[in-house]
Amino acid sequence: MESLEIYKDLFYQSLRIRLVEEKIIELYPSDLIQSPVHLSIGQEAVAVGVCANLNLDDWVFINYRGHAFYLAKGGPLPEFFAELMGKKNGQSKGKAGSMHLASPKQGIMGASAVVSSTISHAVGAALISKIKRENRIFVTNFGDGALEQGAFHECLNFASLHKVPILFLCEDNNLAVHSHKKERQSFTLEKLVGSYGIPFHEIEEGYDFVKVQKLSKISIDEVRNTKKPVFLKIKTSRYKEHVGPGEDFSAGYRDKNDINKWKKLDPLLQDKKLYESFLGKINNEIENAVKFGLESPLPDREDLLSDV
Ligand SMILES: Cc1ncc(C[n+]2csc(CCOP(=O)(O)OP(=O)(O)O)c2C)c(N)n1
Ligand SMILES: [Mg+2]
Repeated sequence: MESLEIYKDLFYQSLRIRLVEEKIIELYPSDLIQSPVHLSIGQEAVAVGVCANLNLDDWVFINYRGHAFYLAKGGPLPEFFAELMGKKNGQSKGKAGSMHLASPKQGIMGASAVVSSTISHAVGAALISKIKRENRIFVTNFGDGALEQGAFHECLNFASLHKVPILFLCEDNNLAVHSHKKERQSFTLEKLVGSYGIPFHEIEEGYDFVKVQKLSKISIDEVRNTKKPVFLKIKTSRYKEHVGPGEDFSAGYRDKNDINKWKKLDPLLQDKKLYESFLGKINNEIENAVKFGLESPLPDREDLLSDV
C-alpha cells in the first residue's frame, strides 16, 4: 500500500475506536453499560499500529483497558456493544462486560481486571503452541503499573528460559490509577528486561499510528523469526480518568499541560479534514451496533452457568 493509503487506513481504524468510546461516554449516564469502563482514548494508535502487523491466527491477551485491542484485532462491533450492555447476544453472552473481553475467532483470547494476570496466560499459551509446533505468535499487552507485579517478572524469566514466541507489549502512559511512575519504580526497564536476556525496543511516538505500525513490525518480525520473546515499550497518553467516562484533572495527580502537548500531536485531533470525511460512515456503523445491543434480549436464567 502507498504510504498515504496506509495513513488513511490506520487513521480510519483509530478514529473508529475513538468514536466507539465516545459513544460509550454518551451512553454511560443512562446505565445501559453494565460494567465499569477503562477507556483507551488517547492510546488507540498503539493497538491499531501493532495489530496491523498481526495475522488473524496470532493470539493476543489483553487487559481491562481492552476496547482498542478488541476492535483493532477485528472483534465484532455489534456484539461488543451487546456485551457491554450485559446482553445475551454479546460476544461472551453478557458475562464478560468491558473488562473481560474476548473474541477467540479473531485471536482475542481474553482479558482480566487483575493487573498483569493475562501475561502468564499468554506465556502459557505460547509454550503449548511451541510444543505443538504451531506458527502463530503471541502478544500480551499491559500497562506500566503491571511492571511492578511479581507475576510479570516470573513471566519474563519463564518465557526467556523456554524460548516462547511472544511479544511483551507495555503501553506506558506513566500512570497507574492516580500515581505516577516516578513514585513507583526504582528500576530501569531496559536493564531489567535485558537481565532476562530479552531484546528491548521502545517507541516514543505512541500517538503516531504509522510510526507504531512501522516500528512495531521490527519487534513482531523478530518474534516470528527468532521464535523467542521480545519486549516493546510504547509511550502513550490516557486522556480520560483511570476508570469511567470523565476527566479527573481536579484530582491533582497529573498535569493537564502534558496531555495537551500530546493532543497537539494526535492526528485524530489535528487532521480535521480526514476526520470529517470518515465521520458519517463510522457513526452509521456505531448506531447500528448500538441498536443491535439495545434490541438483544437479556440472558436467560440457564445462561448463568453456561460456558463457565
Ligand atoms: C493485582 C491487582 N492489583 C491492583 C489492582 C488495582 N488496579 C487496577 S488498574 C491499576 C493500575 C494499573 O496501571 P497500568 O498497569 O499502568 O495500566 P493502565 O490502567 O494505566 O492502563 C491498579 C493498581 C488490580 N486490579 N489488580
Ligand atoms: Mg499505566
